[in-house]
Amino acid sequence: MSDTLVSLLTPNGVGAIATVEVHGPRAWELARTLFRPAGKPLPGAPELHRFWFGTLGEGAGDEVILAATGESRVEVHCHGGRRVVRWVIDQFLASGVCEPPEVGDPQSLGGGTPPARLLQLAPTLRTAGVLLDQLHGAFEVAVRQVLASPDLAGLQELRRFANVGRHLVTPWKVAIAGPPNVGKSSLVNSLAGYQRTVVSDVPGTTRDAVSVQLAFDGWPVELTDTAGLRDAEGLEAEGIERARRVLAEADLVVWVMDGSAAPVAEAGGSPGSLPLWNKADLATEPLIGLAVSATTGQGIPELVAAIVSRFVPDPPPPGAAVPYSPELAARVEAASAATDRGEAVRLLRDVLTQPG
Ligand SMILES: Nc1nc2c(ncn2[C@@H]2O[C@H](COP(=O)(O)OP(=O)(O)OP(=O)(O)O)[C@@H](O)[C@H]2O)c(=O)[nH]1
Ligand SMILES: [Mg+2]
Repeated sequence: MSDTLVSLLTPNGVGAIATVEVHGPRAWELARTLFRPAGKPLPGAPELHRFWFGTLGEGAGDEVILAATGESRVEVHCHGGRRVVRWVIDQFLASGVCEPPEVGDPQSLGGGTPPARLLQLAPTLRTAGVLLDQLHGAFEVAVRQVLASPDLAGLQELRRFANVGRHLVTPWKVAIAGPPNVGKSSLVNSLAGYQRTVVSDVPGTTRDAVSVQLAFDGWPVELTDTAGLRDAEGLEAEGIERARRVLAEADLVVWVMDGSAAPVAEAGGSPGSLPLWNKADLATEPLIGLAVSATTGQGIPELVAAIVSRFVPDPPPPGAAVPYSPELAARVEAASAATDRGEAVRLLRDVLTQPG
């Protein structure tokens, strides 16, 4: 396999402009061979943080912008259509460059998956930023440093952002649950900013689990509205059964209670769930704990902050090493839990994209 790789960093066939990255010792030499600048010739060595306009390939070629983003990194910004992108990548492949291995399901990424693949799937700018840091080697460098240390110093630090790493592509799952008519659907709509799910004053309105993809403070969250939990029959009972499955799979259950009925309202939920009073605008008693009104929006920013601080109490600073897939997070955690050094080293070696 060639030591220089070409990968598409942007989603395939979605944007007007695509970014193709060439990374490795031959990146600049190949750029000089394949790229014809509209102005002066390219310098002999890459000048960082500069870009050049020109065409790529023989004949008419495609008009592109070339950027030097690192000593051994070049980006080609070309038109975004699938064919153009494929053609640009083919130009590099014809010169002996390789593509990183294909991956399918983001859930089942192996240790050797380059972050460039995940970057295409990143749902928010914030997660894309974290993945870009790893693309530029933050995680790989940190793993090599740990491996180079006789007592594996830094291994605990490496697992610090494991949970964030699990959710750069796959959202955190939040279930909105509670008794009928407390305003669960209203709350989902308030958080989503539009009428995603049906609201009515008839208890038992929501029958199906309805999900919406959101970003809280730049972290991807999938919010699911569920049927109010009570003893019921028929279609409603089916919805309740579905709700229980959603709850079982959720990373966090927000247990909603009717604040207008406090303190009589029954507190419920399960250990680890986040209790929340809704209808705070109707409350006659002071509400203890988190309280919102889905109707007026009061308390909603505090609720979002509470959810974010549960999931990401310690956000990674720019440039931090993050095990950037569920698979890598699991291996780093296993390595830090390993009792003998040999086992830890074997697990860590496995996460490197390039041997050595
Ligand atoms: N005043 C006030 N009314 C609210 C608030 N939230 C919801 N409601 C009202 O409460 C009623 C029930 O709201 P829903 O959002 O449908 O309640 P739900 O919990 O989804 O109900 P089910 O799907 O039946 O379990 C509706 O009439 C809403 O307009 C609130 O914060 N303040
Ligand atoms: Mg509802």
